Parts: sequence; structure tokens; C-alpha cells
Amino acid sequence: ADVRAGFALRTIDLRGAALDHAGLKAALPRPELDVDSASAAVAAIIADVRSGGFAALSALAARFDGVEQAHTRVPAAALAEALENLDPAVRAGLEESIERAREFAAAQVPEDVSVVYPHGARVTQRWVPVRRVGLYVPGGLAVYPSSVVMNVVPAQAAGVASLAIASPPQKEFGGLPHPTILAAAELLGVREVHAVGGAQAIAALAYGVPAPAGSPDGADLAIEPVDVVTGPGNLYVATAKRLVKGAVGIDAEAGPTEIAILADATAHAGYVAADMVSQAEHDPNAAAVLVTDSEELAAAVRGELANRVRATRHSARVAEALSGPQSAVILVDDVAAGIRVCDAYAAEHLEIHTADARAVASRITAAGAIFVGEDSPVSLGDYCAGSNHVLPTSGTAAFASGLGVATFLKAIQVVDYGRAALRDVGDHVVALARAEDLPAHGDAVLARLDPEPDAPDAG
Ligand code: HSO
Ligand code: ZN
Repeated sequence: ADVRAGFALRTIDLRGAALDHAGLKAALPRPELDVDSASAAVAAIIADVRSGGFAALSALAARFDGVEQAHTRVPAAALAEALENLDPAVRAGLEESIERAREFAAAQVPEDVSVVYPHGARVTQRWVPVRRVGLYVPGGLAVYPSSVVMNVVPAQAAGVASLAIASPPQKEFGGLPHPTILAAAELLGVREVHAVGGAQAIAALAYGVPAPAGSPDGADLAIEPVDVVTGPGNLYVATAKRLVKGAVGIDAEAGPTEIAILADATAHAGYVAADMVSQAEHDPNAAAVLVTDSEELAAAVRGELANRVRATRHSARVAEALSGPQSAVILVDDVAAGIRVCDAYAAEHLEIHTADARAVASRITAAGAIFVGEDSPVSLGDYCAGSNHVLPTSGTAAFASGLGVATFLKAIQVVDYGRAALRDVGDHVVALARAEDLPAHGDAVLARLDPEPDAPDAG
């Protein structure tokens, strides 16, 4: 986009429209993204890594990253050195971010629950962490050490014993991942980092890379498969995650970032504009949506945006994001209508800039994260609020949650009955088993309760 051409943020006027939930969803701005176009190429890369192991990985690194690799594993000395060389202000920021995120994550760890039935029968839901997790960290344009924090901290709080990070090899850093990524890993105590990027990284984490037979440094070349893969990435990474899902668990697919702001006439237009620009800065496909019942506020925000878009560092990218079909000012009749619009949109990030923002926030039922009042901007949550910044996008907040301790846990249901407790329900099990024409199910109970079991059916 031409910076001097400014931007064109469209208006969607829903005043008096009286749309139901489905009608609202159809009226809301969404990006037009082609998610299937990369499937064939990505499937080929995954198959290649599965059959070719390390040799395939190094060939792909040469082709896509322009580096020659003897192994993917980043040496411990390189991790330590990256942290030593980290800017002290960035280190202090990461430390604050880690501390707050750890406190919130620790509080999320769920208790096991049990129910006791007559005669001491007990059923328990026991939470157990997955054994091993792979975290993908993109390279290239977006180098986000904050995302390393957001992915690693909840996994550690969940009690995951083994954690590996994969990030693309960078030619300018001697074939290692970006040094701030290495520094963040070291700060978090993650010592297994692999220089592997793209779809091949997702395949390597999901299916593992065996140590080549007879190789003296074979262990160095191996990547152990994981149970869960998390982390953001480009179209190829997102497609790869979708293709390995089932073999492993994945976190929600992260599309381009979104900010929605519900504001009334009491809102500060300058803050609203600043926050829209802050997330539009991520990506020309990022979405910034203002939902308001105040035409005056909408006009004031447009004025503020004009100044900010011109002045901001990533001006062209921001202008493109605001001009895209995914961004809009949505006019509504009142705040109650605005709440319905926000619920239908199910934003990754939703800011509330209204009178009594806390009460309004409590009525929202679909959002990745809600930021309450004018002093809780999304960028606070991106780095240092304590909340996680890996959140459901593209309307998936209607059913999905942001990254948290639960992402890395599974619940085991433990059944513990004794003979008397079994007798309490034995007849019911037998009756239900017969109704499903599965009499052996009933017989398994009767074998314990009935010293003289029924004679087998004749014939
Ligand atoms: N807003 C992004 C996360 C992020 N922001 C990383 C800055 N760095 C998606 O929630
Ligand atoms: Zn952000």
C-alpha cells in the first residue's frame, strides 16, 4: 500500500438491523483466506521427513533456509552465549513477563476431583501432563521471544517433563535460530532447541527423527517425537499442524491477529486508535474492528487513526490491515447490541471502552481474551499482564480457548469399585448389556456376583 494514499476503513452500519446471531455473523468483517492451497506441498514435505529423517531435514534446510547443517540441535554453549549477549532491558522485560505468566499458570492447575458412591465406590478425574511437547517459534519477519514465554510457561506449570523448541535456522546467525529466541529459551530453562523451520519442523516434532544407525554423533541428529505441538507460524506451518493433528495434539490454529473494541461515547478516541494500530502492525491481514453506538466517537477515532497511521513505523502494513475486508467500524444502536455483535464476532482480543466496562465485560460470552477499561490495552496482554497471548482467532473463540495449563494436560478417569459396590449396580449393567445385545458384558459382572453363572445360551 502507498503510505501517502492513507487507508480506507469501511463502515458497517447495523443500526436498526435487528439481526439474529447467524445474521450478525454473516454481516461481520472476515478476511478472505485460502487455507487449503498449501496442502499438497506440505503433505509432500511431511512424507519426506518421515521417510528421510535427518538427511531429508538437512536437504530442506539447504533448500529453504540456505544453510548447511551437520545437526539440528543447538549447542548448549550457544544458548548460554545468547543470554549473555541479550540486551539487559529486554532481559528484564522477559523476566517480568515470565514471573507474571508463571503466577497465573500455577493458579490454573486444576485439582483432581472424586465422587464417592455407596459402598465406597469411587470415580476420580485425575489430571496428568502430556509427556513431551514441541514448541514451534517462527523466524523471519516476526521474531517474538514473548511467544516463547507464552508457550513454555504453561507447559512447565502443567508439569510437562520434556520440552523441545524448533525455530528456523538463520543464515545470518550461522545457521542457528534467532539469538533472542535462544536467549528466551535459556532464560526459561529449555535446553533442547532445534534449528528446523517450516512444515518440516512440525513433521520432525510430530513423528520424530531417528538417530542414523552407526553414526558416532547419532544422538545429536535425533529428535524424539512429542505428544503436543504448539506455536504460531505461517500458512505452511499452520497447514502442517492441521495434517499432523490426530497423530499429536495441537493448539488452536492461529490465524492473523484481531482486535475488536467495544466503545461508547465515554471512550477516549486516542486510546482506541492507538490500540487498533498496535495490532494492525503485526500483519497486513490483521483485523481491527471498532464496535460503537457513537457516531461522534467513530469520527474522532478516524481522525486519530489518520495521524497515527501516517506516523507509525510500519505505516504501510497498518494501512493495508485497516483497509482490508477484515477491518471495519461497526455502528450499533446501543451497548447491548454491541455486546451481541462482539459475541457473534468472537474476537481473539476484545477491549471494552464503555461506561461500567467491568459489567459490560462480564456479559461477553465469546472472546479469546477481554481487556477491561481504557487502561488494559492488548499490548499489555501481549507482554506483561500475566495472561497468555496465544488466543483463538477467526471466530474460533466461539468454542476454543487460549493457551493455558489445560492445553498440556489430559484427564484420566479412574474407576475404583469393590464387590459390594459392584453388587449395587450389577443388575443394571446386565439389563443394559442385554438391551444392547452384548450379553458378555453382563456376564463379566455376573462372574463376580453370581457363584452359579447362568448356563450359556443353547445353540
Ligand atoms: N498480539 C499477538 C502476540 C504478540 N504481540 C507477540 C506482540 N508480540 C497475538 O496475540
Ligand atoms: Zn501483538
